[in-house]
Amino acid sequence: MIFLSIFEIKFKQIIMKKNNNLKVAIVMGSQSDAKTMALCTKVLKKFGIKFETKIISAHRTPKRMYEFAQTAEEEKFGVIIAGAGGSAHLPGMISSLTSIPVLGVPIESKNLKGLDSLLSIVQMPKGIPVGTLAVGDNGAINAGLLAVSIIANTNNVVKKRLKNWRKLQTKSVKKKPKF
Ligand code: AIR
Repeated sequence: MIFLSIFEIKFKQIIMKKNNNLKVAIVMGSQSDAKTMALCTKVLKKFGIKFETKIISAHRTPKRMYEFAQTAEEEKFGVIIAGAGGSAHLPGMISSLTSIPVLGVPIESKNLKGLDSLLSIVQMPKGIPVGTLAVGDNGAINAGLLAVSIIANTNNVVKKRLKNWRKLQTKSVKKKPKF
């Protein structure tokens, strides 16, 4: 029994160590999405998580998308954040090619203010999920934070940083409004 629990602890430690270096991929459909997606990079930098950024368009560069998704696991990505606007099929297409969790950020489009992006990312038919965040800047920041939470599951240092950051956020909310 004792042997088993020591064995279990060791096994958990090995898994944790193996996953300690998981990176986040931040991909976007166009250079024009970079201003929004930069907010994800800011969050990940704050928590000391490694990331890579790439422009990948599902219909303009389909081969690039396919190659990226097929090799994402070997490349040690633990989360993929995909931002796209308009007919935003990038997050769903990537999710169809890998079992790594995909977080979708609907980019605010000019014509429909991102409603097109939101609906095309959030309305995935069952079977291939995309964790969809809010439209625009809030979505990009929360995608970063959600990626931090996922990485924190297998990285205690990141978990501590996240808990601490949340405490500080709570502390920063004043009890009384100023008029
Ligand atoms: N897009 C690019 N390839 C597929 C999609 N959905 C999106 C980009 C960007 C929008 O089209 O994510 O938000 C407009 O791109 P561009 O390059 O015309 O500025």
